[in-house]
Amino acid sequence: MSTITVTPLGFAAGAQVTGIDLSKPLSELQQRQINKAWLEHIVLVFPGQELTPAQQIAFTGSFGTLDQHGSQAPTTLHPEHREILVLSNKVVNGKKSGTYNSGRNWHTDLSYTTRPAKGAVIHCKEKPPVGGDTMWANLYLALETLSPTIRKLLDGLEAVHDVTLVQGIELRAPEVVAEMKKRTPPVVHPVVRTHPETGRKSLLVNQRIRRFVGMSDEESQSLLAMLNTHATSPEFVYRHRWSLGDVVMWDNRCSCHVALGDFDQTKPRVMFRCSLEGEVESGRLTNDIGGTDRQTMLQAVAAVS
Ligand SMILES: O=C(O)CCC(=O)C(=O)O
Ligand SMILES: [Fe+2]
Repeated sequence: MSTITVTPLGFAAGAQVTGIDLSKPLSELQQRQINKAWLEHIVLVFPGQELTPAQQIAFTGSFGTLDQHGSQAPTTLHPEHREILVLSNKVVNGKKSGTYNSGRNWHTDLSYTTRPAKGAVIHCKEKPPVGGDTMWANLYLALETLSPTIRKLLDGLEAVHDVTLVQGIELRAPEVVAEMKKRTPPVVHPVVRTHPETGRKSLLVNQRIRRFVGMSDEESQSLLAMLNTHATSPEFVYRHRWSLGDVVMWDNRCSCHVALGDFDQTKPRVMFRCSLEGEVESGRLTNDIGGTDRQTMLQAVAAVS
C-alpha cells in the first residue's frame, strides 16, 4: 500500500501531505500516518482535493468527534449538514453571512467555551485572486521560549476568555451576535495547558482574553500584550496562501490562528469547515469578568491608611 508523503512548509508549523485522495475512506495506516504528521507539524495541507460535504465529514470524523456547532448561530451552518460551518463573505438575499469576517484576531477555536476544539478541517471552495491568507502560531514554541521567571508566573495562572472579544463581532447581524452571547458566557482556562496526546505544554493566550484572574486590569493588559506579541512572533508562525481545493487540518490544542482580511471584499471567499470537539472540559464558567482597576485599588489603600 502506498504511503503518504509529508513535506514541511515552515519551521514552526505546516507540512504538505501528498499521495492521498481524501474522498476515499482512510486505511488504518493512513489514519495513523496523518495523525503522527499532525502532532508533529500542527497544520497539514492536502492540496488539490475535491470533497463533497459527506466526504469532508467522514475524513474529519477519522480524528475525533465531530462538533455539531451548538455554539454557532444556525444560519451559519450548511443547510443539510450541521457539521459544516460555512465561512463565506457572500451577500445572500441582501444579507451578509454571519461568518463574513470570522477569525480576524488571533484565537484558538472555542477557547471562549469550556471545551475548546480539538482541531478543524477547512476545505477551500472559492477564493479571491490574491490574499485571504490564514496564519497559525505554534504555542508550544511560544511557551518554551519564555524565560524561567515568566514561566513561573504563568504556572497556575488562569485567564478569562470572552466571546465578545471576537474581532468585529459588533459588525455582524445583531441576532447572530445575541445568539453567540447567550450561548457562551465568559469562561476561565489555565494559561499553560498540556496536550492530551503529545504530553507537551503550550501557552493558551490569544486576543480573546479579557483578563487574568487575580490581576488588576492594567496588569492583565500589559502581561497579555507581551504574551500575545511573543506568541505570534514570525518565528512561530506558518502563513498559508490558499489554493482552490486545499484541505487544511490544524491541531487547535497547541496553536492559535488568524484569518487575514487582506483581500478585495467584493470577491468571494468560501470555506467549508468541520470541527472536532475537544476531548476534555478544561474551562469553567465565570460570572466575574470585571477586574479591579488601579483607581479602585488606590482608593482601597487610601481607605485603610
Ligand atoms: O477563514 C479562515 O481562514 C479561518 C477562519 C477561522 O478562524 C476558523 O474557521 O476557525
Ligand atoms: Fe478559528
